[in-house]
Amino acid sequence: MRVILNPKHAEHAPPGEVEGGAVIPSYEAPGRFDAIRSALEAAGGFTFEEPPKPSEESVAAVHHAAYITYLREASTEAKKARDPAAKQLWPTVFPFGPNPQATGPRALRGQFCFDTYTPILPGTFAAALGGANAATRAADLVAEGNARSVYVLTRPPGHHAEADRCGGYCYFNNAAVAAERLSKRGAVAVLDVDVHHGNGTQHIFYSRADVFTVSIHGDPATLYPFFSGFAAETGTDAGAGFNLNLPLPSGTGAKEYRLALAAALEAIRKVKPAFLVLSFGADTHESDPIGGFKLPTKFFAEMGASVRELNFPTVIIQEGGYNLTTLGACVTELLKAFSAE
Ligand code: Q9C
Ligand code: ZN
Repeated sequence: MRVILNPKHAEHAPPGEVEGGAVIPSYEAPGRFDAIRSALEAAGGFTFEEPPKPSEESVAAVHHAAYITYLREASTEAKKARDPAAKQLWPTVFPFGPNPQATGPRALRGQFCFDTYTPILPGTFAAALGGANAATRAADLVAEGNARSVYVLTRPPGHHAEADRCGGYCYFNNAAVAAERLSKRGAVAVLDVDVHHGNGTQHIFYSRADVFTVSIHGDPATLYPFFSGFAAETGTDAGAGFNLNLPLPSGTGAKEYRLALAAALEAIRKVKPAFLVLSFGADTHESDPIGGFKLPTKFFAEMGASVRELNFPTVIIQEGGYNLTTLGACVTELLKAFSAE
């Protein structure tokens, strides 16, 4: 299987994460990428390549111009800063509502972000763009029939990123970038199996019938992102009926997950898309420090085999997964099953 790497991922390395007033080590760290890459190399059967030179074109098809500009300029501002504190831009205050006069630096931090997990650092823009470019490359290979399935090895992840806001460790929505690109050639289904609801992907395509979004995730009543991912969210306008959320309780294991996955796959079969984007998070694993689900490593092989049975040209995008000792095995199991003869 061809693996498209984000060559710039390590330029984004959060110094820590704020949780309940304490600073803890960042879960979303460069070691995640290295753990996956080493596991794939050890398994064999994977070839690694980088995307062509950076371009903002495919990102602009999904994200607002003002947001892209903000991310670029804020990263540059962090890079130029001499004071160490000014090299990390954390939002602290969020808008009460729209106010066109609120254009100061502290207002923009809150305007273009929806949580306190997603700082802008000197290398954030380059790293996020590298991921979106890798997703673009993968989508083009699949769209043009040059590959049946391609895996995008990237971080920071993307599925929480909204058209005009970062959040949930995500800056550019790599899955949405790939889906938008593929949608020029035919209908697309996005299946999001990260343990957290893919709010960004849902919202970006919420009023469209040509991109069917499906997500299996922890119930937002108790799991991040809390404000979306409920079963009643089914799409709007032309997109009515083209969003499916399958929330599951904390503690969900293979038995219950298997039923939700079967329902998701059945819904996708009915829509008969030309392409599939799999937003893959390994944070459903039983050892994940923040997920709360109980899937064993071997279930990822079953997941790969079931999704593969759909038999659609597929772009697989790496989202979450935070246990560095099991992450590589989860990805390898999924991809090996997916690419088996
Ligand atoms: N201190 C993805 O998996 N909340 N994003 C973390 C732990 C944010 C997860 C709480 C979780 C975001 C792509
Ligand atoms: Zn996640």
